[in-house]
Amino acid sequence: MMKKILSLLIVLLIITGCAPDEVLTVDPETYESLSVDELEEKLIDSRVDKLEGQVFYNIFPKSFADSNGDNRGDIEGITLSLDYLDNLGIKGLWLNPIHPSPTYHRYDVTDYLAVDPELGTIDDFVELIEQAHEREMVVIMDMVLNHSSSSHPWFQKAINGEEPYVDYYRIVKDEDFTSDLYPNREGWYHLENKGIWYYAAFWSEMPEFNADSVELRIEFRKILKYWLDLGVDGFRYDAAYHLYDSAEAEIRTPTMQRNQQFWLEMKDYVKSINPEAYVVAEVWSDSKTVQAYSSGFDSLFNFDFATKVLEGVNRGQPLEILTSILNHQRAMTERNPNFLDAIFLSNHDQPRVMTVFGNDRNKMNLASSILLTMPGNPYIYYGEELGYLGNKPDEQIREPFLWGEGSRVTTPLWEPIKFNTNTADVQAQQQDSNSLYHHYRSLIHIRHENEALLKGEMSFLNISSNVLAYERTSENQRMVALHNFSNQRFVFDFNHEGRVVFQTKAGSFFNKQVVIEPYESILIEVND
Ligand SMILES: [Ca+2]
Ligand SMILES: [Ca+2]
Repeated sequence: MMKKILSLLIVLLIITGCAPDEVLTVDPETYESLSVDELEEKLIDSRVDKLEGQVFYNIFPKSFADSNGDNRGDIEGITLSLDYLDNLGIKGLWLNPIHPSPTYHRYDVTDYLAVDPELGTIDDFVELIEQAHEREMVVIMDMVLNHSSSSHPWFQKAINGEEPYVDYYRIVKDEDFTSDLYPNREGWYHLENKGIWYYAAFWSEMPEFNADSVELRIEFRKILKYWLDLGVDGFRYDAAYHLYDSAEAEIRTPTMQRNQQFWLEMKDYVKSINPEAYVVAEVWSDSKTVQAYSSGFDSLFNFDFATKVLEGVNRGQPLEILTSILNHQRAMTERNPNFLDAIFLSNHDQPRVMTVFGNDRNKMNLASSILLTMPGNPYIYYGEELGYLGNKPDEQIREPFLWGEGSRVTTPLWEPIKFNTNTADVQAQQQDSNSLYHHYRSLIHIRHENEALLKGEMSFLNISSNVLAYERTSENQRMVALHNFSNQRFVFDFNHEGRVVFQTKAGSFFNKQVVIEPYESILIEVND
């Protein structure tokens, strides 16, 4: 199929004599449509070692930091917050969408080559990238390639039958939209006056793209190149699993292989611009499904990790966490030996962790201590380090970030704070050495300063059914992490030399005996 599309493209280029300028910027001459196998082989050595194990921070731009007092978060606000993030130990930023959009979350984009004016300008974004790089921090941006806004000019042209845009979306004429070919009409919307149906799985105003269109794929390349050329370090792809989903095409159209091919092709393209660029994707599904996508990205969010850690900590049962993580990470490297796991506790689509834990600081300490000592890139959702609370609807899991008096930026109060009225702000937590902020900060720094935690292999230790225990080993270092899930002090003999490098309570390691207090996490560097 792709070979056909390629030939069609070449024919089109010949017919039109020369390609429009904007097409030439991505050079259609080199447009390759290889198969999944060919792409996997080509990309087998692709890797981004420099980011291995480092901690990322996920910013929801409208809610994070306001630089100009209009109560809306903006990009300059993020730039002015870089010292805060640097001090916390953050090495990478993931920004939720910054493109122009009619909604506050901006997951429905109207212009992929611009910054929403509410957030600032392209220059502001370039400044953010440059200042982040000065602090050895990378910046990745959300990229929503499954759907656009219904207000995107492409869609407006498409519903009026304009070429090539009509082919950019899943649009079917009334007469072709038969129940034989489209038995399941969920997610399909009828525009009676246009005589067409279009597909929009998430919301009527988010029409889904038709990635079979070569012209669209070239638009995507232009977009990716544009931001890479501006200095962005990579992308977080939204809804990667839904690029081709089962309801959007004619019945029995295979989807998995097409998804794999599409994302491998995008990865190949991004790496051709910058081999060091990093791509991470959202495939919100079970481990088995996620595994099919491991070669298409450097990294994928590990939703199973979040579920298992939250459930395990809540129920006081560490064992399932162990098997799940080991199995997942082993499976992910089968097709992509350089795969980096992206682990997290929650994100902008999920209830706040502290709310899941019923505001229990012990559980919060345990879960975050696990997150920050495991292999992979831990992602922290802004506010998690302050113990943010929040539950659906979505606006309330994206509440404004509490900077407190005396910060360089102000809290963007675009919506009333409901869940975090009693949450201590940045200033207060920085002054309190027992705050959750300091817990996060200490552990992030320890992670980055210790090779075993950053890049070491992981194996589990069988100590007790109440204690999650594992070791991380690198060439020159061995680190043991112990997390006591119970309300009982736990004492055991540990026949090694070493020292405690981190503890959340009064645990100790002395005379070959380890003591862990209830709900405590400790880290021991083993010296023999
Ligand atoms: Ca603002
Ligand atoms: Ca789709």
